[in-house]
Amino acid sequence: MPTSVTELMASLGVAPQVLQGGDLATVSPIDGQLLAQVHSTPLNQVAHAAVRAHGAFLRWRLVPAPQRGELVRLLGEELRAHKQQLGQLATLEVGKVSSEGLGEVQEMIDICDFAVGLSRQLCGSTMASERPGHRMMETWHPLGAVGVITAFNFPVAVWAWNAALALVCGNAVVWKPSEKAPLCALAVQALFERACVRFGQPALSRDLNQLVLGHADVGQALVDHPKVALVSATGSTRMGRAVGQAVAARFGRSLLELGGNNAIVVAPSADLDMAVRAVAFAAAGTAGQRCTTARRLIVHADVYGDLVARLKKAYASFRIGAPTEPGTLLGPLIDQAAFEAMQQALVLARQQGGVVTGGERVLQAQYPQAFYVSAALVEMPAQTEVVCHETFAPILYILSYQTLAQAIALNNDVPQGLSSSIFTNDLREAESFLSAAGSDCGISNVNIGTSGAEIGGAFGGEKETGGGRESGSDAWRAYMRRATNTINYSSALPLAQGVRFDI
Ligand code: UN1
Repeated sequence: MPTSVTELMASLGVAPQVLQGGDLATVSPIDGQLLAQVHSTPLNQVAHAAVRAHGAFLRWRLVPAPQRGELVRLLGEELRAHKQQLGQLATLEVGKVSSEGLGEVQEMIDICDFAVGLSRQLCGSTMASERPGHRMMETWHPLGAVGVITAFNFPVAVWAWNAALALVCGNAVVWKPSEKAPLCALAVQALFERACVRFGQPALSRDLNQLVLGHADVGQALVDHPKVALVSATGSTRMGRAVGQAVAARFGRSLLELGGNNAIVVAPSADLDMAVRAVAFAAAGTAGQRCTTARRLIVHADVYGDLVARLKKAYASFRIGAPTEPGTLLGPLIDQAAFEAMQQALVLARQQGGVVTGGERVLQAQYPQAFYVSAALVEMPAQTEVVCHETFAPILYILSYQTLAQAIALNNDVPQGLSSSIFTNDLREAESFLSAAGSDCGISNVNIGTSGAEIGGAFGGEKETGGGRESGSDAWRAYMRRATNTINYSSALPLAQGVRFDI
């Protein structure tokens, strides 16, 4: 297994000279060491990329969808063959523990498989026409160039959710990854290029999926470009609000997957052993840096004492350290700003009546330039302002409830609406939580946590989460345009609604 970042990147097909001399420094959150200095994309090149992607779309849309699926199948094969290396790179660049780095690549493979099947199932409906000798149907056509903006915390999988679907749907992609994870993006692009070579069209990779690297100005140039038909953006609500408004102003389409403030409800009938394990992974896994991370625990008063005691014990046992070490459960936060935001939230939580366990910086002597923390449990007297805010760190606010109606009201009474779950063995409670009057989130689960969704379902949420749906189910429709077709196979010309216009 390669050790240095240069070797690792070479094993993924990225040449060493790409990693040097650029203006965009990438640092490993494991120890704060510089990994590479890559070149950010000049702003005029971003416009170029959008125009080239549009040109590629004009050609790619004519390729039959199952053949487009073949390119994605080959991409899936490259990902299978390089799963170890790409997972290792995610660990190095964003600090995911090894199994989560590998899991993220698996998520890419899964969506490729899904998209290959989908390439033969881009189905429209047929409707009954009110007119004799007429038929109505809808067809789904490729949309155009798709801008994909991704966050540091899922540096490869979120691109794959978008790109695999966009490509089988006949679109071209311009990808703006997080400025904190350009190496993962370069590696994925190299694997995509290999797939294009095996597809027999090496030139495709230059246009069909293009990378633009850099800070927010690069993303802004992409968002504003009139040739970008759809912008799919994952990240903070602040970013999504700016993207959504800019794209709407030019009547483009956006697909937003923004902040979450996900709650787990634990009812009196819950299997508490299971709940403890699920809460631990959902709240502290990935060092609290998933959009689906559980940030609130809403516990029935009857089991509150027992559950919180068990959680404190579990939290005390977490192994915190370098994500490369076997057995580590909590890797580092992405950077100092994330650490400071976490500390600030804990100060506010105390001011608002919270009792905090954990949340301190650890391993500072060993890693002075990295930010490891113990996961925090914060018992809150009420759902105060700080609890309503998403802090991207392992902080779990704990609240207590008496009736299921109260628990559902607490679950819904935040600005975000991504994921939610209930632990209960009471069928009535479970179904009420999933019902129209239950959780208002895009994802609602029973007896599993809020994070770690499979690719087969539509992924996304309501309210400030942005309303977009990516990944499985019928999320592909966002990447296509729908045309309604009415065909007259009679020799008369009746008008709809009985209108007469006789000449
Ligand atoms: C994200 O954090 O942006 O459900 C995506 C999950 C993962 C995806 C998270 N499958 O936690």
